[in-house]
Amino acid sequence: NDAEMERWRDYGLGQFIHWGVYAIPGGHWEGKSYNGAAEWIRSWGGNGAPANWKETYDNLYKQFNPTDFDAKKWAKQAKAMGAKYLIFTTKHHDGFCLWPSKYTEYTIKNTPYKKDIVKQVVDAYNAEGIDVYLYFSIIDWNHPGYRSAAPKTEKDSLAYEDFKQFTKNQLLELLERYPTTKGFWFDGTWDQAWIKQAGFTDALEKELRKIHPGLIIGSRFRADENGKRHFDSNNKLMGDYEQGWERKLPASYDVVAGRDWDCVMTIPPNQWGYNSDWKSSYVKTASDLSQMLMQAVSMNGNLVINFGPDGKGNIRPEEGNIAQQLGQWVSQSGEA
Ligand code: FUL
Repeated sequence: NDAEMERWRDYGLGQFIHWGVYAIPGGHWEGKSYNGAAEWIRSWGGNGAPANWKETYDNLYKQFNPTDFDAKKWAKQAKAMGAKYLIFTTKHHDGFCLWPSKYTEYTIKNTPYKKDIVKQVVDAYNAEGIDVYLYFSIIDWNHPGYRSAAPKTEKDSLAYEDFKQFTKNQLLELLERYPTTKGFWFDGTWDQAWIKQAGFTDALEKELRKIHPGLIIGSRFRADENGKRHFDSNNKLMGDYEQGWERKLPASYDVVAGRDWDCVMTIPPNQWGYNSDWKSSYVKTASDLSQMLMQAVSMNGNLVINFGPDGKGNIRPEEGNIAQQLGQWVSQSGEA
């Protein structure tokens, strides 16, 4: 959809938010820090993790009660930073849903907090004039039908079919519940053979666009057998824009010339979800990020900066300061 893409091209700066039950451990089990991204903590075995750590993780939602969460506060901060769009994690790899999905019990509805977080976020950001895109992980460690290898038995393939249907139901549900959604940022497509097969994604894409013709879908929706390349054999982009730039800007303009792309960027080196460790010596500064924004915009792309709120719903003060400083820079430079 051309009008929607025109709008997308003008964004410049975006905000990414990774939030889920992984914000509770914040990269730590029993006080011990783990290398790797905090939002992946469920998949880290060994290394002195508590014996039943997966089970412990899968029960964390029973404690999820972000009493400090204030969507309007986040949205105001994003607006002041100069963000024109938000990408929000509705469901990360662990499968926990921040909206009360009727297709699983593993949702916000069954936490002590209960209230729909996606709705509050969408409404608050839209009220500030910020477009909202939904991050959705195809990987779902909570769903019994999800397998990391191709189905081997008939029973497996039934579970697979069930999981495909579940994925489709959830996506249609999101669009129905949040009709102002501008698009999807898909993740996890690199993990499964079936998602790489055009059949499933093509059909799904058609259904999503039936509900919402202007929907913008990133190139990760379909990946090749390596799960990496986002172009088909004719070098045609498989999506409305190139979603492959993660934590790294394109090396030069040549690589992205004539293409729509955005780059998602963490502030600490490799942390998307909240990690209670924060060493100022290794995190990017507002000045680093403003340089990156300038580079991205000069190469006709958008830069999306990630924030990882804590388990109570607070954006950490260090990230708040960065947002504020960046906002000053953006308003002075007219970059927004
Ligand atoms: C990756 C994920 O595995 C990370 O946890 C994060 O969400 C990043 C944006 O995409 O594929």
